[in-house]
Amino acid sequence: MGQIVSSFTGIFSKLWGIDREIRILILGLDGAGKTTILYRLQMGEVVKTKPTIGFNVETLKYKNLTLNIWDLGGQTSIRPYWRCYYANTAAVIFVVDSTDKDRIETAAKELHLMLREEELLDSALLVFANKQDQPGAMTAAEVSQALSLTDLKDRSWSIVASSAIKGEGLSEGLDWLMDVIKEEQL
Ligand code: G3D
Ligand code: MG
Repeated sequence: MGQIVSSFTGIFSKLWGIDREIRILILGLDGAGKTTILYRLQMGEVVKTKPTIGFNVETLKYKNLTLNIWDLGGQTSIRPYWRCYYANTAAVIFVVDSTDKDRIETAAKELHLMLREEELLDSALLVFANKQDQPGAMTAAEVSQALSLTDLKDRSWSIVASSAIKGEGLSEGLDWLMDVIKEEQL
């Protein structure tokens, strides 16, 4: 456990050298594992906002890093308000419950809707095919296919199999993301 936490600290410390604020959106259907991943980061206090405009946003701020975390799905009417949260977003982390075959199509739809937003056109995409510790979980390749990730053009993306509960795959995914963000700073 201590090792996992320190490896996260190491990954994020690589970003602290970057001057401007780094904004990362963590998205996915409810229950995918976003909050669990966040607590794994153990970087500070997670602030849960009141759902004033119809959805919960959790925010974690650490030095120049801001993580906004929200549940997607069923919020079409308030979509115009999303813009306040995703301006200048360097990266999107999309978390999928790999055991939830019933909702993988909904997840795919929400992901592609989100990526079409103008302010997110340049942001890198990291997908966690989460809950790999569960029997019958779709593999990362199966999740990738269900999300049509190979249709994505002109975007840096990667998919990583993870178990937020066990802390597996998270640092691998974040490492990839940090490298991409750093490259884009150059
Ligand atoms: P969300 O923030 O995306 O809505 P949560 O999702 O982080 O709240 O997780 C929803 C449930 O899934 C939680 O269970 C959490 O413990 C579980 N979960 C998250 N990641 C994993 C994982 O990698 N493997 C397994 N097996 N479970 C995971 P509860 O029971 O608290 O609702
Ligand atoms: Mg949550």
